[in-house]
Amino acid sequence: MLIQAALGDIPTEDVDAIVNAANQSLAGGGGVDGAIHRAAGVAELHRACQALGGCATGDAKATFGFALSARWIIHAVGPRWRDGHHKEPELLASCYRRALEVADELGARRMAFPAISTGVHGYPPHEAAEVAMATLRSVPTRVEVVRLIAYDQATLDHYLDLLGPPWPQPAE
Ligand code: AR6
Repeated sequence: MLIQAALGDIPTEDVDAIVNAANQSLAGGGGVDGAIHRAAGVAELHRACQALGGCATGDAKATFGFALSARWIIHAVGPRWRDGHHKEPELLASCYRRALEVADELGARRMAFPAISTGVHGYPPHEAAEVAMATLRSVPTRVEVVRLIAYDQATLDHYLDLLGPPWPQPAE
């Protein structure tokens, strides 16, 4: 699997499936969830989410992408950060693993992920990037391309550090 990192606005990603950082009710919200609902079409996506009957923390469920260029939205529910000793890393890893499993069920080959849990849920971005990268590198999947979409430069820098070369290195 090819893992890429880029700054961007995830609803505009031209992939088979984008991942949403959702909440257990799947009722929409702020942050990336709000942006995805607005871009996909609030009424249609809301109806589709309601039909799923909620989603546990660490799990992921799919809807169509409606007005998005992505065919599917995979709604993953990340953990709220407390102190790192309440299964936050396991639950965050589970989001990435479940999102890949759902993508495999759908036949999605190109995906884009936001930095799940690092906004409203308060997960430290560097630790979250480590969990994301380690999980993506270890889960067997037929997904071919994963794009990690950062909304700020610091998050992008964490991804690029973890990806390592062949990213451009500073001149000597
Ligand atoms: N494209 C890419 N990334 C974005 C975008 C965007 N358009 N907008 C924000 N981000 P958050 P969480 C980044 O808060 O922490 C919602 O209310 C953002 O900078 O969206 O998992 C849900 O309904 C941050 O790095 O998700 C839940 O209740 C990352 O996306 C709760 O927030 C995640 O921030 C989920 O909280």
